[in-house]
Amino acid sequence: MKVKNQIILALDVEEKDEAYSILDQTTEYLDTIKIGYPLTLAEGPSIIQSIKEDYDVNIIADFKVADIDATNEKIVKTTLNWGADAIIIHGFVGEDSVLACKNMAESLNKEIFLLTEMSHPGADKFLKPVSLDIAQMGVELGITNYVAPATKLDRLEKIRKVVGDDAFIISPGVGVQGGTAKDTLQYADAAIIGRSIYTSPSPKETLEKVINSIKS
Ligand code: OMP
Repeated sequence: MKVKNQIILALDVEEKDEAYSILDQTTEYLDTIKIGYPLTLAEGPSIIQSIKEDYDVNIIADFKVADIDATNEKIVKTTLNWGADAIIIHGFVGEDSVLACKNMAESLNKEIFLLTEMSHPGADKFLKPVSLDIAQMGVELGITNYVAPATKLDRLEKIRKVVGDDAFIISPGVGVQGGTAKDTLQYADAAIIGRSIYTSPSPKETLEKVINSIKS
């Protein structure tokens, strides 16, 4: 996957009109949008195809899939058939669950992102102790796309070391959660940014500032 300007917009708004207003202001600079539960549950799954067609962007469905293998397979199939190009799945559920997602995505010519460690403080208790093992499991299963935290650069760096330079890491936690795009992109291939763009008085100007900060 290649991401324009190394920025992925997390479009966690809850109304189509608002989503479209933000996309109108930002897609000049973006070609990859992450859509998760907030927008999909509020507007229904057809929002994925609508945005894809109206803005010609890649969509990563952030459903953090975390079930048994048989159920994971169904969730991944349905989500990718809605039009998403890729889907984020949890790694802590283990090899069989993750492999079911990988196999289904591959059969549809689409991609998965394996979530290793999360960006919020609460993740330190249960996920941090196992996140490098999750990343290692991903390597052993042949997974090439990962999610790792922009808020914990030491962890992001360690996860990069485990998955290797050829892996593609996208990293949430830039902006409101405290990370910066420039620092994050030392170790990640793209930064995921939500609130600091979509709640800004000018999403376009805020995004331009972030892009300039990466180049400076
Ligand atoms: P902001 O904090 O508003 O920039 O949004 C971050 C986005 O990344 C949200 O959509 C979160 O659900 C998502 N996210 C995290 O914040 N932390 C993680 O560890 C993983 C994700 C994710 O999988 O995208």
